[in-house]
Amino acid sequence: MSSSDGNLHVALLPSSGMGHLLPYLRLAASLIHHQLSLTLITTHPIVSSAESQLISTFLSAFPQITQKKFTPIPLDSVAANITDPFQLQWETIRQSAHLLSPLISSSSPPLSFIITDVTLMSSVISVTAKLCLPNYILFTSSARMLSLFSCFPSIPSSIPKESLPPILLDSNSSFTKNFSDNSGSLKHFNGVLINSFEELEKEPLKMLASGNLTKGLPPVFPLGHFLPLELERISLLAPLKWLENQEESSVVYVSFGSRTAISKEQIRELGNGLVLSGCKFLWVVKSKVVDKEEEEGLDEILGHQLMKKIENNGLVVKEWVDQWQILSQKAVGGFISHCGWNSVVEAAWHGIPVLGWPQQGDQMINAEVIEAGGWGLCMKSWVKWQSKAQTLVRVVRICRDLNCGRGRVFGRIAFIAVADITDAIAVITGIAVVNFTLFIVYCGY
Ligand code: UPG
Repeated sequence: MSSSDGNLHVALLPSSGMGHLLPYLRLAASLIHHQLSLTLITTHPIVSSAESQLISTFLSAFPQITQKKFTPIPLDSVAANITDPFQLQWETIRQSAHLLSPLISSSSPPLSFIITDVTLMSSVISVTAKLCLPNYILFTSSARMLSLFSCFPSIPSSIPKESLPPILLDSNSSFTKNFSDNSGSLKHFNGVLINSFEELEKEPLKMLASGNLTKGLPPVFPLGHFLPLELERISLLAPLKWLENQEESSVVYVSFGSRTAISKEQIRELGNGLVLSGCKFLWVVKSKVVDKEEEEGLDEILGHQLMKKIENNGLVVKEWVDQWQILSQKAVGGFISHCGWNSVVEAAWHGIPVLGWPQQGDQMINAEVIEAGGWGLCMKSWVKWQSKAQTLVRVVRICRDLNCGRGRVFGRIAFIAVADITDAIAVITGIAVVNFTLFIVYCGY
């Protein structure tokens, strides 16, 4: 990498978790085409195998990108009172942010600017400000979430208080404290890059651009959709082969992203619900937050009886799959998703209706983007899967042969899940308006 060519030299600082890493690498690959020199700062030890594998495949595919390894001072999870290993990694980086200073200032040629993950903002800005290094954020969630983030602890009128993750209502939690500190540091950044686009989030983007939402909000650049890289196609082929033999729009794809673990009991509940729905399904099961800890086989997780029942209806896997390719298959007619932002954007891009089942964090707010666009329906409350009686797989309603005439993201198949009877009535009323044909397949009331 030489400074004599006059190129900009940009450093990328992702935090942790595939949901944060993937958009970084997708952005990095697109920046390469703009003749930028790039440095990727990777934090060690890396939390999940999925991240380690992706980083090494990425760096082999792009040898022109420089890797700088950052090793923060380890934090004790008990002392830090953080159980989630990805959040612990964010906090570890934050507390060692001062160690980034020599790493950044030793870059050659000198850096033109850095792009920092949203989870690290307030701790990294103090380092880069001292070095007079411009700092941009890659906000890995929705523009709708950014509108909340930019005002926090105020809540914009467009966002119902109930959509906030319960943890943000606890002002003493370290998550809330970091969220608030990061939000407060926003005005010191040079800009916000976001994986969204106008057709998907017209109103939130307009509101952010208007300047009325937050004083001093830096410019927001909607750069989405970030396209996946060829090198991401490292995963299992079985799901794609299985999908090739299924009828068009007949399969529900079920996945809760890269870091949402579900207990064995809840997995079995969900499995029984899917079998009872009578719908074909492709289901990615995840019983541990971090993939390295996934030791049990599917037989042990699901139990022999359920495995047998599933045989005729669907395909279940527990390995990393190529979600982008799956969503692009004709056989996939719908997506039961936790509404992680990457999944939402990928579903929108492929025109797949979503049944949203938010689990934590930004996911309820992301789910509202789907509903506002009219291409899916989502659970309206943070009901947790706790017991058989409370299971959320109460209602899977499948509306077939839909044609509400709103373009390519609609009209194949839609799903409705509701947590209680009031929601059910609201949904049915909504459906009557757009004249869907409704089949109630499974109701656990
Ligand atoms: N993916 C695969 N194969 C798998 C599982 C996931 O390709 O087997 C991909 C998927 O296509 C997507 C990404 O991994 O690109 C997962 O990202 P996302 O859908 O956003 O889910 P999470 O991994 O849960 O993402 C975290 C948070 C989420 C947040 C997101 C971005 O849980 O709430 O919106 O990060 O900040």
